[in-house]
Amino acid sequence: MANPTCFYFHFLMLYVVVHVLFVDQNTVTATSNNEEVSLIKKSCNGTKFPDTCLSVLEADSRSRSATDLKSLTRISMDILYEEAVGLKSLFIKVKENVTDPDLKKKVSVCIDAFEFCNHNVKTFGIPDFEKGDYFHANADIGFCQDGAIDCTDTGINMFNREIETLANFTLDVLDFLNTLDSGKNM
Ligand SMILES: *[C@@H]1O[C@H](CO)[C@@H](O)[C@H](O)[C@H]1NC(C)=O
Ligand SMILES: *[C@@H]1O[C@H](CO)[C@@H](O)[C@H](O)[C@H]1NC(C)=O
Ligand SMILES: CC(=O)N[C@H]1CO[C@H](CO)[C@@H](O)[C@@H]1O
Repeated sequence: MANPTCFYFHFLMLYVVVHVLFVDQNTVTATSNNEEVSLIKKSCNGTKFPDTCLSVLEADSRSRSATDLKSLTRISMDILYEEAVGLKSLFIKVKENVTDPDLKKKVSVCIDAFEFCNHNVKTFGIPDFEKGDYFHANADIGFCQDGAIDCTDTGINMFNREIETLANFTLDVLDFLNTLDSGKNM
């Protein structure tokens, strides 16, 4: 990157985009349709991180069009994928300007971790889900939790809230998949 101003501008834009994706928890959108709201509330109730579940899903217009737990789970997998891609992009941008070898190594661990997550969601998780194989989809998505832990364990102190959102939301999606797999419909 030759031009520092240019670098910061692109970085800022990327950050804004990713930040919007990750939801400002204070601006959770009020929804118009009560039935749709209740599907999200009902589905998030009983997940491990109901607050994260609600704030992520209620802020995403796609989830408000879900008609049942199955469609809501499928949308949640897209959101999780996008969160992982967004985090990976943020760390790639950071790496462009990191000179300290120790920090560079940590940033690389995080890039790999979120690549591993988004790759597993897209290449295995979503196809397994589409086949109705919720059991394997669950295992595929579990890699995102491992990735978030690997990144956090480096001690890197960046995008903490976004990483924690991804980690929390992953466990919520795992709960959705468990419910679908058990055949109980919420
Ligand atoms: C949440 O779950 C609890 C326990 O299963 C239940 O009593 C409560 O009615 C549920 N709330 C909603 C909004 O579904
Ligand atoms: C993750 O869940 C914990 C426990 O509910 C909560 O305290 C924390 O704020 C959540 N983090 C995010 C970023 O949503
Ligand atoms: C392109 C860019 O933003 N470069 C910056 C990287 O960090 C050094 C030192 O922290 C700055 O001096 C550069 O301008």
